[in-house]
Amino acid sequence: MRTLVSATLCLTLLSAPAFAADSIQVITDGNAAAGGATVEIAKMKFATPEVTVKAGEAVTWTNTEALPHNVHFKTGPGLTEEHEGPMLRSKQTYTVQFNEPGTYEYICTPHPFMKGKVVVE
Ligand SMILES: [Cu+2]
Repeated sequence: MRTLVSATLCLTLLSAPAFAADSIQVITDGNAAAGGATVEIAKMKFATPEVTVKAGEAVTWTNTEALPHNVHFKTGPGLTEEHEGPMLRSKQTYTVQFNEPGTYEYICTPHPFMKGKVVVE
């Protein structure tokens, strides 16, 4: 009986808002969910400046040129601060999972004229 009570308590805690997943999550282990989108970075641009994914899906950016770039989120649902990704060298990738619907706008930190957005449905 005691086991049952603590199991119920545990489930209640897990569903509390304090345990909600962050609206964006950097995926470093290659285990992104199926689906989602890819964005190539080339010629000082995000080649697909706007992509649409479903909540829970990920977007992977690949830098295809020698000049380093990154993905720096300025605004998005649930983001209380900017989220600056690491600089990517040629062929390096960066994957982020989006958990909350809405529009996430980003730039490249050293090249703020490089802009893109992810729309999460
Ligand atoms: Cu850049």
